Amino acid sequence: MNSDKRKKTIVLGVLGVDAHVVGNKIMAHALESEGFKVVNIGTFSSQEDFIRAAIESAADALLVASLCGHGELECRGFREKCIEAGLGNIHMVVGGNLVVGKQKWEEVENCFKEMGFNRVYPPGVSPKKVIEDLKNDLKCSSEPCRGNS
Ligand code: B12
Repeated sequence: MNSDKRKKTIVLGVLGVDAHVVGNKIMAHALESEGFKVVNIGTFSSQEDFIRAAIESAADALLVASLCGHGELECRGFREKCIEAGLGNIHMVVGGNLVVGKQKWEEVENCFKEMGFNRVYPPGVSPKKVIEDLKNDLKCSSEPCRGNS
């Protein structure tokens, strides 16, 4: 197996009818700099687009951004669709501006965790923090982020 194959693979994208692309580009660049293989499906991506890309790339995690405020609606049923597609427990992370207006963060986080997301981040989270957590969660053995096998 060549070393590239063993890099952890991340499907990254912006879910739903959402044009906000700047954070997506920054996150893709930050992940690549840390040695991840990034399949960036970009903006206006549906749950099915994420799932298709994850299957095709044998991804280790889905990084889902939602910025325009429709996150709760767009994310509903995502975990169930992953299970149906055979992706079962794939690591799922969500971040961006997930809800509209002021809501208690703990409530927002709980809502998305109940939907099956493993990590939920508030607006403006630094890519560094997301990547640190991702390395721990995917048990990356060394720099750049690679699997143990
Ligand atoms: C630029 C911008 C636009 C541009 C987007 C251009 C483009 N192609 O990118 C345009 C003008 C098109 C636009 C349109 C709209 N926008 Co706008 N937009 C912004 C603005 C000013 C900046 C966004 C940005 O680029 N930020 C810079 C990047 C670096 O930050 P970021 O995207 O937040 O990403 C960071 C993190 O979230 C994180 N991150 C990024 N991706 C991921 C992924 C994961 C998995 C994780 C964990 C973290 C993560 O890392 C990044 C670095 O910290 C914000 C306000 C703001 N100051 O944020 C509003 C804002 C996002 N927009 C908003 C709205 C409402 C809209 C519209 C619905 C307005 C309208 N009524 O038409 C439309 C939606 C159109 C659509 N279909 O998407 C709201 C969203 C409200 C909410 N969610 O509560 C905001 C917050 C403005 C506001 N205060 O009301 N917008």
